[in-house]
Amino acid sequence: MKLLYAPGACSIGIHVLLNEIGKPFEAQKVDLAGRKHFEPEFTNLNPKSKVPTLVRDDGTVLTEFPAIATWLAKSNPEKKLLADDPEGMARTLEMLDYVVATVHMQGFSRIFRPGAYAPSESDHDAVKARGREIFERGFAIIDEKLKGKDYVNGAFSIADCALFYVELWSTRVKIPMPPNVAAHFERMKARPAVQKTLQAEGLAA
Ligand SMILES: N[C@@H](CCC(=O)N[C@@H](CS)C(=O)NCC(=O)O)C(=O)O
Repeated sequence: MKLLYAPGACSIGIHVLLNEIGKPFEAQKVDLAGRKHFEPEFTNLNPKSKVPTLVRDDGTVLTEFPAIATWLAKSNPEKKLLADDPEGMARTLEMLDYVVATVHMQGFSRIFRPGAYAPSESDHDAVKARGREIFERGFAIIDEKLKGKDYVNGAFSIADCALFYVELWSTRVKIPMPPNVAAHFERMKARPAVQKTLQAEGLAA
């Protein structure tokens, strides 16, 4: 199995998940700044030009964070990364989707890539401000959900791996996290799989 990732990108959540599972895998760095994900070596695998991209042992390719995370959890049921009961499963996917589709794609994306939302540079500050509003509101909602819990659904799950990468981004843009989210981030960083992943990606713990 091979994970195509970029250091500190959303793919780090899948990288953590693979280390939590603990089976052998290869991690191949993709140079996004050098636009290597638009070259044939990458697009032949994933024409969407996005990480995370997972090349499985049978050569088939899986894309999209929620799909990869769900497949990894279901393929390794003994790790209990996704609840089996309908309520637990739905709650985990509810949080996973909120983090990826709203906090990341609508919030942080506006901050990191304002040009994708408004061609004129004079609008970029407004785009970034809207992004900040979205992810701050998202973190406030997640903070409520985390009240009295170590992990988003009680037990550690794939949703925590997704939450971890937006928490990491929040430190990058230097916007403080609300208390339960900040405590979750510390709890995640204390996990050996997270430490191993941060080291592998060349990021400070
Ligand atoms: N919907 C995709 C989003 C993946 C995504 O946005 N990946 C970013 C890194 S965080 C990427 O590859 N960006 C490269 C680009 O857009 O040029 C998923 O859930 O996996």
